[in-house]
Amino acid sequence: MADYREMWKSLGMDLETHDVLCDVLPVAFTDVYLSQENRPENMGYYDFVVSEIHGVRPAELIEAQKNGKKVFGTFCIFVPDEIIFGADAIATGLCGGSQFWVPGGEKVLPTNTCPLIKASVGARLDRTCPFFRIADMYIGETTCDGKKKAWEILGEDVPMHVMDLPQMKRRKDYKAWAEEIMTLKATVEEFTGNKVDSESLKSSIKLINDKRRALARLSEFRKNKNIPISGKDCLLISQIAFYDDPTRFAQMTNALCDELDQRVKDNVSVFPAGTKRILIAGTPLAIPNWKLHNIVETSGGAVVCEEMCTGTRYFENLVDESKETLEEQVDALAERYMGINCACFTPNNARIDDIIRLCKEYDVDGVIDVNLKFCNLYDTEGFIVERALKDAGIPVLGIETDYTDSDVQQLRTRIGAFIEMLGE
Ligand code: BJ8
Repeated sequence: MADYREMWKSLGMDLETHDVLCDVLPVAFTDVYLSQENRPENMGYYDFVVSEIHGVRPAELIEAQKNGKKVFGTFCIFVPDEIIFGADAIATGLCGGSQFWVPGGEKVLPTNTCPLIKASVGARLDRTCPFFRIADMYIGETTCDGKKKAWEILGEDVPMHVMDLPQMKRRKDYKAWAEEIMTLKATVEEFTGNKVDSESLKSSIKLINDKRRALARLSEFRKNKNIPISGKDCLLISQIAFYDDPTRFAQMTNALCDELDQRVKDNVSVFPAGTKRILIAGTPLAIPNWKLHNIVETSGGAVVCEEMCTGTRYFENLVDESKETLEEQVDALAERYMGINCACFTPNNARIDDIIRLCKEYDVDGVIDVNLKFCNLYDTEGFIVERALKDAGIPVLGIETDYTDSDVQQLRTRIGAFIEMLGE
């Protein structure tokens, strides 16, 4: 990575502790990613983004701030980026996916909080992530109890706006979410000094839809018998989608897809024939959490789909681009976002239907239902998910894990045995 120490210093970061993170990340990335064979050439862009993860994009954000733009940090795919970009501001995902930040979160949160929340709070309070320092305002949501309380703690350190997400999907809940989007709009307008009008919203709806279209196009390639790209690479792309510039991200992902088109014509696969096709369902895998994909893909499996927020829940379903008035556009946003099937809803049967549909679409041999430790929502819903899959005759393995490496060997054994069983 180039030298960004001055920039990090100006952000008030703890350079000494941050150096430790800078030392370990490239090693992990080389082990997991650069060791793969026959990767598409266009993965070079994403490799570069990771190699400069705390440098290039943060520098761009700071430059944008110097030019008067505001940066909003988000933690959940329910927050409509369209409103933020529509106010000529920038949204960037902030979910923490590294064990490195967890102890910092544990200084203020109960140990039995999910690692995603602990890492996110630790990254801010320990001052070891530039993105968390750069964001002018955080946008939280009321999806789970752990997050709700974490926002109160983070809100003492940084301006925070919390969106109240309904927990059911009745008509009145769609209406309530549309009102919440309107409230977000008012907050963003006041903070940025810029108006969101039907014209700016129309173009930001297209901007974010284009990103979804690129990710959906990429995902289509994974349905092929010959799989031209690994699940690990697709996970990385999906993680980068949360904070990269959306226009550039869509361009680079479409360029990769053009290369994959050719690979499909040439029958290129990155996996040997007969590799078992795995769908991973459950809690999100924030960057740099690559543990599960790495275990699956070094144990005779190929991850062909993620039914998660770093997967299909992020890019499936577009916002209707045909609406002309602001009210209609906000209703279209509410409609699309309320279609996300997160375990925070009750009931959440549509998620079960999604998983079974995806298993068919991606010709899946087996499902791994993953739960981040202490996520009560997905853990409880796992009972219904796993029962439905068994009823549908689809083999399923339920696992619970965190960000540490302490369970890697045990997971290898269980996942290896599961994949082997799929061949019988
Ligand atoms: S839409 S999955 S991004 S809430 S894993 S913090 S739920 S205790 S991340 Fe999520 Fe939005 Fe839903 Fe997706 Fe809480 Fe569970 Fe932790 Fe979670």
